Amino acid sequence: MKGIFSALLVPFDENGTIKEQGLREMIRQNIDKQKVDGLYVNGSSGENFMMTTEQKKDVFRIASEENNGQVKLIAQVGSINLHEAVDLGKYATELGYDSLSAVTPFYYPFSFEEIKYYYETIINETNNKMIIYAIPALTGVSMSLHQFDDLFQNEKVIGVKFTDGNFYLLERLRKKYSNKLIYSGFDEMLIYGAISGVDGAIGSTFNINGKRAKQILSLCQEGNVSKAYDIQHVTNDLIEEILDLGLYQTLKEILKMTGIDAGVCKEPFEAFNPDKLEKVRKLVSTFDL
Ligand code: NAY
Repeated sequence: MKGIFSALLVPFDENGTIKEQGLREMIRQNIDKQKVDGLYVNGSSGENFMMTTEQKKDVFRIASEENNGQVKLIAQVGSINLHEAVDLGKYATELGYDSLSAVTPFYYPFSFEEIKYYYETIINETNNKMIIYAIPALTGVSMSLHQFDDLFQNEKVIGVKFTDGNFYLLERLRKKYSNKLIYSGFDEMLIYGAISGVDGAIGSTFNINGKRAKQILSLCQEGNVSKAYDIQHVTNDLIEEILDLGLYQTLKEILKMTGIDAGVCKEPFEAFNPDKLEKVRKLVSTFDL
């Protein structure tokens, strides 16, 4: 369960229907070309929170079929509808996913006791493992070290996807929990996570830039931080441009230029502006696709 995991993108048509063949092609790009160690399915990058339950299940099924046991699979099942989270968790567990993950419940200001109940319910009902998905910038939920202590007491909680820039908290978690998996969540900050000793990383840009991410992680693990920085600098120049052009839309446009039917983003995400195509064309050649 260590290494570089792509937060799998999902291709949609203009009506918001999943393009199954395109999804399979994206999975192949990740496994065969980017050589990722695993896939994080139905995360933010998969536009998960905008899909119906049936669509989420379709993505879980297609990813599991196409992967066919090649790389590790993590199923993000989190939802503020706890019943949906449990239903999805049972479904992914039946499909053989290696672990579940769930975003902290968001929108309403849930108490920590409520957050804990949410995780315990998903774990108890599915009897699967759980990776906490902490992304305070999008959920508004910032958990303290003591609150992580509390969640980590449950041995089924095997780790955290730490999408946060609080590297002090990351250092504290790493020191205290050598037995838990910690995944870095911001691709542009991978090097800081890697220096802190994370076990891996989960990110959207790994769908096209998995190889550089693997290098950053392994160079830090070997103690070659200076070389890792060189690659992080190149990576961040590219990520900056991608963010500027529109994150998920641009990742899809780049994949389209390799012949993958990467579709469009789900409304209300904006459609990609064709005026930006020339800039994307220039970017494509910088990736090993
Ligand atoms: C997810 O669940 O798909 C993720 O959170 C993956 C982590 C990404 N976060 C988001 C919100 O997309 O890879 C990052 C992020 O896209 C990248 O660092 C660019 O900012």
